Parts: sequence; C-alpha cells; structure tokens
Amino acid sequence: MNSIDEKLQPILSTVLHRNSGEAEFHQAAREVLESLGRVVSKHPEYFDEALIERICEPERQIIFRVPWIDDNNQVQINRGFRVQFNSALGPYKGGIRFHPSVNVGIIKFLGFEQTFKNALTGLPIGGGKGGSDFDPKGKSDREIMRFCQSFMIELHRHIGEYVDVPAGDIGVGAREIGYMFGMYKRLNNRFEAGVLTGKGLVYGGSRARKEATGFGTVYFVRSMLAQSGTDFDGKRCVVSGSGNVAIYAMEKVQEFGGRVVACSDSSGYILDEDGIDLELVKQIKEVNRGRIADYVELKRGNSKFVKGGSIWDVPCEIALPCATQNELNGANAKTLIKNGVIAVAEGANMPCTPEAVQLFQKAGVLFAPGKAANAGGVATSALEMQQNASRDSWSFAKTESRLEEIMTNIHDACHNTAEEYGAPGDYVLGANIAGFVRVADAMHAMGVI
Ligand code: NDP
Ligand code: 2IT
Repeated sequence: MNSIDEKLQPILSTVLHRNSGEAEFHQAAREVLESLGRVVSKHPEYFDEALIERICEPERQIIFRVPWIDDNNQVQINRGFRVQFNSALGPYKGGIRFHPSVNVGIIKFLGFEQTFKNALTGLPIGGGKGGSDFDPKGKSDREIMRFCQSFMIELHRHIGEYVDVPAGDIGVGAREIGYMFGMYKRLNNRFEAGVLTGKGLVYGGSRARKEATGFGTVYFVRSMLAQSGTDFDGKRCVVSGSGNVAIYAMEKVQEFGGRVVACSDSSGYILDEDGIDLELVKQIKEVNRGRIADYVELKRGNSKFVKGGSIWDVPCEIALPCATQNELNGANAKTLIKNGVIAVAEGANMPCTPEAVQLFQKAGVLFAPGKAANAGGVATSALEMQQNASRDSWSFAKTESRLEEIMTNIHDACHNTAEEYGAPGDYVLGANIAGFVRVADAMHAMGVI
C-alpha cells in the first residue's frame, strides 16, 4: 500500500469510520487520498473549509424498497440505491447497476469515482451512481419491465435533467433505460429527454453512446502507446467481460490492428487463436442474451471455453479488464507481467486491486486507471444531454470525433498533471489530481455547502 500524507490521514480515518464495512469505498477513497498528498503541499488552500473531507462525503444517499411481481405472481422485494455524490460541476451524473452484489458501499465507491471521472471529461456534469441488488439473469422481458417501472416509481422524485441524470452500467442497457424512461415520462407527464442517457435512438438517444466506453478506452490506450512510440498493430490483446464495454473495446482494438484472442463472462473465458469473432459475440450477448460458452458451440474451428478459469492466464501484450471491480489481483498481475504485458487499461471501474496496480507500475507497464480510461461513456452521455437540450441529433461521425477529442484531452491532462507533480508516467496520480482540482476549484468558489 502507498503511504498517505499525514495531513490527509485523519480524513481517511473519518471515511473509514463513517462508512464502516464498505471495503470498495475505502479502497477508492484511499487511492485518491494517496494521490492528493502531492497537491496539499503545493496548494494548501485545498485544506481550507474542510474541502477534502467534504469531497469524500456524498451530498445525498437514497435507499428505497423496490417491490415487484414475478411471472409466477409472487411478490419480490429488492433494494434500490442512488448516491448523489457531488454536484459542484453540474447535475449528478452516473449509471445504474443491476447486479446481486450491489450494496451501498459499492454504489458509493462508484459515485466517488464518477465525480472525478466526470470532472476529467471537462463537461458540466457532477457525480452520482445508483442501482439495485436485482439480478436480471434469467428474468423474462416482462419481469425486467415490471422491475424497472417499480424502480422508477421511487427514483423519479430524485432525478431530472437539471438534478440527476442516470444511465446504464452492469445489467442496465437500452432495454432497461427504455422501460425506466417510459415510466418517468408517464409519472411526470413530460417528455424530458435529458433525464436519462443511453436512450434508444428513436426517442432521444445519441449515436455512438453504445460504443463510447469501449471505444474511448481504446483511444486512451492508443495515446498511451503513442507516448512510448508504439501502437496496437499486430499486438495480442485480452479483454475481460463480454458486455457493453468489452464488446466495443474489442471492436476498436480490431479496427486499430490489434488481435483480440480472449474474452469472458462470470462463468469463464473463451480463447480463440484465430481472433475473437465479434459478430458472433454480439449475437450471443446482445441478441440472444446468452452465455459466452455458447461461442464454442456456434463457432467452427479453433476455440475453447475454460470454465471458471482466469482470463489473465492468457498471455498478451495488452490487457483490458472490462468486467467488474477487483477482478484482477496481485497474482494475476504477476502472471501478466511474466507473460510480457506492456499496457493495461481499466475499461471497468476499479477492476485492478491496489496490489495489482502497484505491481504494474513498478514493472514499468503502462497503466490507465478507470476514471480516465473509461470516461468516454459518460462523456458521450453528456453529448447526448447536449443533443437533447438543443433538440438535435448528431451523426455517428460527429459524435465519435468529439469522443476521440475528449479522450485525447483526458489522456494529455493525466499525462501532463503527473509530470507537473513530479511523477511522470503515473496516470493514476495524474487522473486523481486533474479530476480533483477541477471539482475542488468549483467547490471552493461556492463556499461551504
Ligand atoms: P454489462 O452488464 O454489459 O457486462 C458486464 C460484463 O462483466 C459481463 O460479461 C458480465 O458477465 C461480467 N461481470 C459482471 N459482474 C461480474 C462478476 N462479479 N464477475 C465476473 N464477471 C462479471 O456491463 P458493462 O459492460 O456496461 O460494464 C462493465 C464495467 O464497465 C463495469 O465495471 C461498469 O461499471 C464499467 N463501465 C461501464 C460504462 C458503460 O457505459 N456501460 C461506462 C464506464 C464504466 P456475466 O454476464 O456473467 O455477469
Ligand atoms: O461508470 C460509468 O461511467 C457509467 N456507467 C456511465 C455513466 C453515464 O452517465 O453515462
């Protein structure tokens, strides 16, 4: 573990005490506070008015009951969350996650990360996150709809285009956003397009939003590789997950000439030395809503499914963890390093444990933290809000070129900030400080609120 500046230690102690048992939030807060040591000596004003302590405390946390009726007419109860973390830069903005592991600590860590991520985009969005411990796996469309409607019956009082703008995350894609938008529209009797992002194209969605997180991660890696005088061409890549982020990360890697040989889901991973057939993965995951193991049955040729195995055992030069938090630990990092990995970028939020991050950095592996590398999704959500506000709809090319520009800017901000603070090449430090400074400057200007 890195050390924490002695002035920041009491703040971490308060975070640990106030949020007891919330391991993921502790992990995320510790990492940011570790980076801020270099800021407080240079800019003592950020200590004024308990600013750093305030930034670690969510502005509002909402927890609610979500009752719904399943296809067997049984009443089911889930728990819903929305953590409105920080609105210094704009309305709270961040996804909604449906996964059985969801609890308040996970939503809080995600909302905390989101605050700095959104700041890095340079766009006017605050940070928030929501979700439920609802498990969408194996549910019928009707069950998903009834759940989303019940979830929105409570959530609608807390959101709005100028208040809080949710979007998708694990287990929430265009289908769920559609059901939630429909219920929001009905409850409020207004077509408020900018209240949710990730909408379908026909009712106010943005082109390139679906692709944005994965594409953005790969744009970030391209910039990072270019710093070292190299590129994707011919490089062997491994991408964990096979959901929204993973699929479009793989697509962009292939477009840039990289060779993706493995991807996964929570049951195991597939290895295809011919290169992953993305159209098949899309069919399995986006259309059939199936499992990645189906790939081997549907694909003729040279592929295999490794049930329960770790995808990080597959040798590669570029690794993109795009599934979930803490999916890549110290042992996995050692294996990747031994096998010659040169770059790792977090498409998911906090997929690498602190030990893994340190090992990569010590070994000189280029490492891109999630709050920078996966910011393309929320950035394009903010572009969707822009289109909604101006009642416009941009072409794919225009939206993607804005995304590319934003990712290049984020890369450069992280890179240059790390240099400015005496830690060249440390994108974790660069991202944390560059994001923090923007939020802190806005909070400072607004007084103690
Ligand atoms: P999806 O639900 O589309 O896909 C998630 C993928 O990760 C699935 O393959 C899933 O497998 C796997 N996964 C999820 N939980 C676990 C777990 N506990 N163990 C192993 N595998 C798991 O989600 P997204 O692609 O949207 O999100 C992936 C990550 O990217 C998350 O960390 C999310 O917070 C982050 N992110 C998403 C953005 C977006 O725009 N969607 C933007 C920025 C970050 P299975 O189907 O078996 O569960
Ligand atoms: O983690 C994330 O940045 C997201 N799930 C996307 C959030 C958004 O508002 O588009």
